Amino acid sequence: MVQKIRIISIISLLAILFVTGVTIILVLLNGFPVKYMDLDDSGWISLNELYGSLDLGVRENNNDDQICVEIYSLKDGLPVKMICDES
Ligand SMILES: [Ca+2]
Repeated sequence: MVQKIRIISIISLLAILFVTGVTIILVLLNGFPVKYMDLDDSGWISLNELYGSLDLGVRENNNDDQICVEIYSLKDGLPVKMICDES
């Protein structure tokens, strides 16, 4: 019985590591900048934000004197967040 639990634990750990590794590879291949992944400005990137970045793109959106970056949904092109330089 203990042996079975140990095997299940090892398989579960390997599955978690595999899913995490695949997620990180997908996020890196997507090319979405890591510095924009913290959408709620909480100071850290949650798993939800990490997965969500797979469906996001970045484009410049300059208004007047401000240099802004617009994060948009790849699905419909609608803006998700606007980040403006405070210079
Ligand atoms: Ca966050």
